[in-house]
Amino acid sequence: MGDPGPDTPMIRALRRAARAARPILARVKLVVAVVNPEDAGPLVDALLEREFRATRLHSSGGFLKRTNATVLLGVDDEAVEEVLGIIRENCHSRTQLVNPMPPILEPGEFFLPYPLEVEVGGATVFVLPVERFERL
Ligand code: 2BA
Repeated sequence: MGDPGPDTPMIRALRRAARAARPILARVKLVVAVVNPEDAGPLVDALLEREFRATRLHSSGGFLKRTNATVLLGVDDEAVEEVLGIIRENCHSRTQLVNPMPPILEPGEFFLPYPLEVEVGGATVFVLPVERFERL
């Protein structure tokens, strides 16, 4: 068999097989952080400064129904604590006022609406195992 050259169908098939068999980046976690939209910009900048890739999604909370931001990061296992530290440094808890829904009133009853204070955390963070991670 002669030299197959760099671009024959066989070489392409071998390259595809090698790619499929290649061990995927081992021990990667997906960090999902729900944060205040005001903190999301500085957080993503701080992550990028330390060379962590991140995706920012617009989201909203189920309870307050207000806009928040969800930041997704694929991170090597050993970098998770560093990422959590960056999230801690950049995300701050806040109190928000919520107007409670008025109850259904019987005749003669009355309801005095007063706003409730809700503390919204600096960040709600999930760390998930990743079965497979590839940049194709
Ligand atoms: P929200 O669902 O709009 O919740 C905002 C804040 O309201 C919460 O802050 C919490 O202080 C309060 N809260 C939420 N559900 C409540 C309930 N059933 N009763 C009383 N108070 C309640 P955080 O816990 O810091 O959550 C901030 C945001 O993070 C949430 O916005 C939501 O978007 C997300 N989140 C929190 N926990 C989550 C979870 N287990 N799964 C998915 N997303 C979550």
